[in-house]
Amino acid sequence: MSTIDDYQNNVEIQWCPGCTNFSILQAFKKALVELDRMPQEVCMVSGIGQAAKLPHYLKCNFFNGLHGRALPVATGVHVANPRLTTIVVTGDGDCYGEGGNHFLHTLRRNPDITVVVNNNEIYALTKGQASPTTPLGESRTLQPKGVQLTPLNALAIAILHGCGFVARGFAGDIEHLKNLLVEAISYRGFSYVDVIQPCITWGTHPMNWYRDRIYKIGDSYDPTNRESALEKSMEWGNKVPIGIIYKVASSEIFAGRFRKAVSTRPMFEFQPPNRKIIFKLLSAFRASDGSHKEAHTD
Ligand SMILES: Cc1ncc(C[n+]2csc(CCOP(=O)(O)OP(=O)(O)O)c2C)c(N)n1
Ligand code: SF4
Ligand SMILES: [Mg+2]
Repeated sequence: MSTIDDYQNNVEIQWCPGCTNFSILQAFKKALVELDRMPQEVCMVSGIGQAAKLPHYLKCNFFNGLHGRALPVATGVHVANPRLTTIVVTGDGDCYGEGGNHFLHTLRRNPDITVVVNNNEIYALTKGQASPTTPLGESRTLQPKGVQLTPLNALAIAILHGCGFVARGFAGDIEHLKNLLVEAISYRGFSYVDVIQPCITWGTHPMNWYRDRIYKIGDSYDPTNRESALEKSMEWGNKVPIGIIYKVASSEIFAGRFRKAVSTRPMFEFQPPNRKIIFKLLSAFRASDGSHKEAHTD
């Protein structure tokens, strides 16, 4: 049985004290423990940004890639080893801006991975410039006269493009977010959770602005109805819904489209790795900056 302690590491956390990313980190640990996943069964993938630092603070497999490129890396991880629980943690800039292209095409591919977008409506790491979700008219350092573009509605885009699990969480409600993460990670297919993550340093609205507007989607709501899901995804302003907005059975998983067994078995079971080739590649890589010795090949 996994425990919260299994996921603790000693990495010094670089977020501002009181950052709402701490709550999302907590929700992740609780969700993985509730799902009884051991750290070695989990692979977190991220790009660049404050949100993308989250996997640094969890003791599990982890790939930190380029800005905006987490989704194709995670798709590759999933194809190589579908037994891993593969989770992308990204920001609104990383996922909808620099990685917007990958977001669109991952919706079409439907790999069995989860993407969680810590959406603070700005580029926080680079000091608060506008992102694709910054409100219209909002004045920012690089947009002193106010943002001229309407914010992107990524939830609606995901519903329109066949994502079978679309949800919104709130960093101010860890228990509710943990439950969403449990559902998203358990979902077979591409699952997507946008998390309202107010930035207390560069953000636009304070926490209470969200608390006053957020409401939980009730039991009478039918998340399988695409039309009402689209309507729900467009609700923003005086009322902001959180919870599962859209959930239907997944279409075919990406890897399984090519060879059925690939969607459930790791590649090394089909083709055991050739140690000689791997060590040769490693040696070439190490030699490329001249600071490492040759690897053993036996
Ligand atoms: C290709 C590239 N472009 C720009 C940057 C600079 N950069 C680093 S983080 C970042 C914004 C990240 O914003 P977001 O994904 O919303 O994460 P946050 O810091 O808000 O959590 C930018 C523009 C970069 N590292 N690489
Ligand atoms: S700048 Fe904002 S998002 Fe980044 S660590 Fe500080 S509070 Fe968190
Ligand atoms: Mg951001």
